[in-house]
Formats: sequence, C-alpha cells, structure tokens
Amino acid sequence: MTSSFFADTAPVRFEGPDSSSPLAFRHYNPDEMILGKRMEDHLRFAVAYWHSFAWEGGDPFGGPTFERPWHPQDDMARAKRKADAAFDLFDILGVPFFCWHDADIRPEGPTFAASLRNFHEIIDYFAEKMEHRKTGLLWGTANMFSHRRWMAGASTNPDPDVFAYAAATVKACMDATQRLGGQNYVLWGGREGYETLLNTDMGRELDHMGRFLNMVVEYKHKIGFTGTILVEPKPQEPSKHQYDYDAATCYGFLQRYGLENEVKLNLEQGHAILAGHSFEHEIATAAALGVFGSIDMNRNDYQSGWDTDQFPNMVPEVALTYYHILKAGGFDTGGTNFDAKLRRQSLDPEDLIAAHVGAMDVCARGLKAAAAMLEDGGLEAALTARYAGWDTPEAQAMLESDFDAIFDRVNSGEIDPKPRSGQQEKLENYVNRFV
Ligand code: XUL
Ligand code: CO
Repeated sequence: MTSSFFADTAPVRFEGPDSSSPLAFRHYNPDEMILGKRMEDHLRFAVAYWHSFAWEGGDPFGGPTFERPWHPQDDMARAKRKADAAFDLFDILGVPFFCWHDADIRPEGPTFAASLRNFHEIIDYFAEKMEHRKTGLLWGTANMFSHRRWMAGASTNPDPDVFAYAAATVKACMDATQRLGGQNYVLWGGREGYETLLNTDMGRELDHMGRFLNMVVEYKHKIGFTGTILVEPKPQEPSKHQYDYDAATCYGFLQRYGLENEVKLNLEQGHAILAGHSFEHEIATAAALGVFGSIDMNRNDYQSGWDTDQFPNMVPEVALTYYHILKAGGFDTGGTNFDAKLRRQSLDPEDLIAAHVGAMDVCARGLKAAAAMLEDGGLEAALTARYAGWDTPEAQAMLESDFDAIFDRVNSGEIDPKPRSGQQEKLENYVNRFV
C-alpha cells in the first residue's frame, strides 16, 4: 500500500458463504470455474473512478460531504494523491479493471493545451502504476457534460467550435485509452439531446452526431485501436430528452449512420429502469441485434425517478442480467463496470470497500444462479417447446410464401389456432429455485 487513505487494509479474500467477516468475499471466488471459465474472467469487474474518487458527495440541495484528502480537485498533487488511493482500492479488491473520464483524473487547466498537459502527466502516472499490477483499463471516456462549454451538447452543439473541441477531446482520450491498453472506448451522450424543440434542429443535430461517431470509428482504425467502441444509452437526465434513449433507439441510430457493425452498446441497469425497461430487456435487445458489448452495473431506486446509481444488491435481478449475458455468449472485450456510488452519508473509506465487496458478491451469486439455470436447461427447454410449431416444414415454408398462399390454408380450415398457456407463473417458480 502506498497511501494511508484505506489505512493499509489487506486485500479482501474469499472466505466462503459462512464467513461473518465484514470485509470478505462470500461468493466471489475469482478462480472458481463456472461453465468452463474462471469466475473472474466471466465477470470482468471494473471500478468506476468518477463515483468512487471524483464524486464529492454533493446533491441538488447540499455541497460535498466526503472531504477526501484530494478534494478540491484543482491541482496535480491532489490528482496524484487521488490516483494513489484509487490504485490502493484496486489492489484491495483485486479487480481486473477500472474506468475513467478525462475530467475524473486530471484537473481542468485554463486552456485545452493546459488540460491536456495535466491529462498526459496523469496517464504517465497511471502507466507506471499499471506496470506492476494486474488491474487494467476496461475503458476510457471523455466527460463532455460537466463543464459549461458543453451545456448545449458536444457533437450536437449548435456551435461548430464546440463540435471541434469535442473532437479534439475524444481524440486525446482515445489515444490515452490505447496507450493504457484499454479494452473499449465509451461514448455516453451526456448532453447530446435537448431541453426544448423550440430551439433545437433535431435532424441536423442527429446528422452531426452520426458524423462524429463515424469520425470516432475512422480514428480507431487510423491508430489501430483494437478495442470496441461502445455507446451508452440513457433516456433523459441531464437532457430532458437524450438521443441515445435506449438499446433499440441506439441501434436505429447506428444503422442510419452505417455503424451497426462497428459500434456496440454499454448498457446500464439504472438507465434501463429510467427508460421503462428491465435490464434484461436491454441486454436481450442488444444481443438480438448483435450489438451487446458491456455493462454498467448499478441499481436504480424504483420510486425516485432519477439516476440514483446505487451499488447492486438484489440477487434475483442480477441473476437474470447474467442469464442473458451468458446466453449472448458472455463478455468479449466488455465487463461489469460498477457505475455506482456511495450514499452521501457513507463517509468512511471502509464504506467504499464494503460497497464494492458486497456488489461483487451479489454479482457472483447472480452469475452462479444464471449458470445453474443454463446448465439445468429448464428455461431453454420451455422456450424450445413454446416455439416448436415453428420447427415444422410447413411453418418454415410459410415464411417463404405470401399472403395469398397463407390465406388459402386458413380459409380452407387447414389452420385453426389453439391457444396454449404461456406458463409464466411456473417459469417464475422455476427461477426462484435458483435464486
Ligand atoms: C451517466 C453515466 C456515465 C457513463 C460514462 O449516467 O452512466 O457515468 O457511464 O460517461
Ligand atoms: Co454509466
């Protein structure tokens, strides 16, 4: 350990389900084999730098509560102190990955060039730390939503100078992501959306966003970045309406701009809830469309109607999440990023460790339940039985025929549908045996 922020806490160990230690893994056992693969390699956990280290604990009614030794975050010495604490947490948790926005890791300077100098100094500092560690970079991204220059959007800004600033920012962040061996590069819309149509030319803004994302892909190929480009859907907040509303909307956008084979999706549980979907709906949609990439794992409050970014703690929900991920073939370059933050009263360094330990355990339990359901095969057998009619030669031939041919078969009485039970309760009971 290099910093005293976590009071030299020892690495958290797997102690098994009966351990009563407050800081032990009861279910997350990195080397345990699940469906022929190590648990660590299935889950691919990442710590989110922003919530865990950059967020100061403010809310719309009150300022910072955390008062970390590296707050306020306006100089390089404190940025390095923050990095020291962050890498200590990565070591304590033994996580394989972390993620950042440029703005989380470096102080903003008075000019673009000054901010970039700070950024490069920190990326060098990270690179040095990463040489002797297992923790790698899952993804990098640019914060193009906090500073006032982004208030009317980045690539969708009515001012072309902001588009240019966004392009230069993303170029620098992609370069740094590649330098640190990042496995993906993420673009979350942030303020790519609008407050009112009264001042918004939506068609033009979408074209600019489509061109911008094409520039990202062109640049990826130019520099030979081998990671995946990911877009992260969210329906609203901070914009009243965000263009990357949900998985289906993003897919339509990617197709419209010729990007459906170049870009995949980073899906977030809380964003799915805000869009009126379950998380597994978003994952299954992306998988069906061939654009599933990675997840931001958190949990939303079902009552509050805003993005609460809580650490996951509900095993049945998480089990269905990983069920659909396993069904989709698991993660390739993606992983499970904890885009989750403490509650603002959780002041102690140990709260930050406990939040991650609990979340990793919940995900491990969810993964084990999902794998057990897949191995048992009950849900898949029910699906096969429900769609069995489609496996007949007559049904397949129908898909190749036309309305007139189908009409004749129905009209002659050859076809007469017999409603059958969907068996939802039986299937729900089945899932409850595993969670
Ligand atoms: C915002 C959000 C972001 C993205 C990265 O709601 O989830 O943290 O994951 O910009
Ligand atoms: Co996110």
